[in-house]
Amino acid sequence: MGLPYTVYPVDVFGEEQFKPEFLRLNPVAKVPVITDHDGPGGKPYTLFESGAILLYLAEKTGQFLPKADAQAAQAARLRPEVARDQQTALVGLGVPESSADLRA
Ligand SMILES: N[C@@H](CCC(=O)N[C@@H](CS)C(=O)NCC(=O)O)C(=O)O
Repeated sequence: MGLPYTVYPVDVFGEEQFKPEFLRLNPVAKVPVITDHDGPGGKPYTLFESGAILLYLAEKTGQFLPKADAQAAQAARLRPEVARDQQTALVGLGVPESSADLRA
């Protein structure tokens, strides 16, 4: 995609995903997670769920998403599903729905 990045390995078999510093990034305790240090408004933006990450990066770079045709409609249909997956995971953990919309 042409974006610079740094990889921080997380040993899930060593249960590093349950450490407080990781849970601050993803309360669901799963990889992958990204932090875009040049997110919306130039501010850092952290998100998880691989589908959400892929859509975010595709939109940010203008790559991989079709512009306007049946494929574009299909890609758009993915969005509510990604959002619902995040919501379901967070509600399952007891995180109030009001704070679960991490796309805001
Ligand atoms: N729906 C999530 C699934 C992420 C997921 O299951 N990640 C696994 C590794 S592939 C994980 O973090 N497992 C650690 C655990 O469940 O404690 C996504 O697509 O990002």
